[in-house]
Amino acid sequence: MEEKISRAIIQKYFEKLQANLSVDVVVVGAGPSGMVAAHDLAASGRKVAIFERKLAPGGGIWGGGMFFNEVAVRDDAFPILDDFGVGYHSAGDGYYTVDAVELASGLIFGACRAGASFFNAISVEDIVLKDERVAGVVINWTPITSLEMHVDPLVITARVVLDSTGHPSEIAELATRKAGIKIETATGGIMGERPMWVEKGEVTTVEDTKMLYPGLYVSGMAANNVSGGFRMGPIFGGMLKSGRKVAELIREELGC
Ligand code: 48H
Repeated sequence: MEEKISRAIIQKYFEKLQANLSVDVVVVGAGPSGMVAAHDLAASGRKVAIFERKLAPGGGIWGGGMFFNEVAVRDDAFPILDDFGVGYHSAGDGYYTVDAVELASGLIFGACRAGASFFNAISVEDIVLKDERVAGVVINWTPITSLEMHVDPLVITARVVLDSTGHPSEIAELATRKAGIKIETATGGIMGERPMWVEKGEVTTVEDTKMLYPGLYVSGMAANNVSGGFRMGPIFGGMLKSGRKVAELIREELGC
């Protein structure tokens, strides 16, 4: 019995990993924008692998505002919340609250059920850059990178890579730093997140969701950091809409 259980887990995991060595879309970071994008792309038949550094997908959702595990949205987020079966409650003045645990678990479950493959506890530490196109990611176990062990990584090839790594926009950052590529911003580089301005930040996050370079897209707070947008605190409609928008842009490129 003991051996059977171990064998089943090992076999299934390696099947899953092997099936995802080459995919349509790699999503880096399982926060709200990345998970909505992964859901929408997988639901439309694309092969999607989502790599998350932490053990638990969900990114900045779980903690709500300052550990109070509720987040805010406005009614423009309803269509996405409805798609995932996540509830919302009026807080007056056009604002609504969403239970952070329900939102995180709903997005995780929805993306899984749509067919996206989650790989948690794995960090993306580099990109593949070929013929002036981002063509995949370089991955390693998070404990290996955090313990600074000298262990070489493995590679996942992809038609498109989505940077949904949140505030640090890690993939865009390493692409500009290591590859010296110019990205689709006013300066050609990373402009850096600006201070809090809720209304503006919600809008520009979605506007700044785009292709940065052939093969590389950006969503959520990473889009904000890349294009110099304002932060907006624990209101999540912009993140959800950013995920939906980037999935549409990628679908247009991939023709599905
Ligand atoms: C693998 C990685 C790597 C890597 C990071 O920050 P997130 O929740 O992402 P978004 O942009 O969808 O949502 C942002 C939102 O949570 C937020 O912070 C808001 C609204 N802030 C407003 C404000 O004013 O502060 O999730 C990103 C995920 C995390 O889970 C990271 O662990 C993961 O990406 N990640 N995974 N490889 N190199 N880098």
